[in-house]
Amino acid sequence: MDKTLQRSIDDAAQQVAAAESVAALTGAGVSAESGIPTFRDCGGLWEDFRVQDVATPEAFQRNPRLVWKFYNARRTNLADVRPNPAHFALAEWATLVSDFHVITQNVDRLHHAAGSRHVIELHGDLWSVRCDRCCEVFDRTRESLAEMPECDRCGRLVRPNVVWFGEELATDVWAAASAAARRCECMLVVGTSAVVHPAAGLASMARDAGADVVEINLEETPARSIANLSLYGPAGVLLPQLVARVRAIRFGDAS
Ligand code: BJW
Ligand code: ZN
Repeated sequence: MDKTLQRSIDDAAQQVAAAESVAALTGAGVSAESGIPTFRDCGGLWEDFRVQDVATPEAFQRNPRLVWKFYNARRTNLADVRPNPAHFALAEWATLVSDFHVITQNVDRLHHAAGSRHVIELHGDLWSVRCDRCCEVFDRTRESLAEMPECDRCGRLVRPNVVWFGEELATDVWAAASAAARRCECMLVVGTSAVVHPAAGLASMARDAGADVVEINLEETPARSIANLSLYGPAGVLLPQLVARVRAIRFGDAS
């Protein structure tokens, strides 16, 4: 690894190692090295689909078959996907401090699969479905769904249990995320373009409450303007190194 980057990782570790309360705001870039396409990068999902055709409530009303085609394909891809070193590094960090929350925009459940326990899913998840008539969420993990899946209880067409543009985040989920952001002494902003709100606003919320903000991304994002430190490179490379340094500083070894 480039010496300057290594020094930046060391500096970041020195700055945040003492934090007992840490929150990681994650986005699609964290799962990119597991083989899941991001949204806005070259080759990302929004290159082949228009947001307004597949990720709004109006799109689902207009053409539920197309929306389900989009989500069923993503569920199928997800079936063979495993967490990568970035997910595992965040799960490991949680073992080093007393309060660690992953606040994720991702719907792939890979933080859970890596062993993270306090995961706040801002935008729902791909595995469950929701009936708007019964107001029920049904777990359909790893099941292959019909083209137009129906509610077990009332027979109505169900929808993916995700948050689309123009929809509010669940109140309890947002309350938990904003509390974690205000409480943390260090917030890692990892693999997100930081353009989708209200999720992106959590970084400023943490900063305004006094936290150190560390941005980890392949490239500069709007989070840079509020970050104390920015590390540019693959999350699956940088996060394991950062965690190893934090561990070494806190416990005097790198094991
Ligand atoms: C790597 C890497 C590697 C790659 N290592 N890095 C304030 C201002 C402006 C607009 C709004 C605002 N407040 C609300 C809005 C409207 C809207 C919004 O934000 N629009 C902006 C885009 C303009 N927000 C909403 O509508 C939200 N609801 C809401 O605000 O409710 C209140 C309300 C209701 C009614 C009226 C008005 C207000 C809801 C947002 C829901 C977003 N939903 C989606 C789909 C979820 C389901 C699904 O998966 O299909 O969530 S959209 C999509 O974007 C998905 C993601 O979670 C989200 C964020 O994307 P993310 O994770 O950042 O991915 P990318 O692709 O953008 O970036 C990847 C990054 O990784 C890049 O930076 C790469 O460089 C990096 N990377 N490989 C490290 N290996
Ligand atoms: Zn129902």
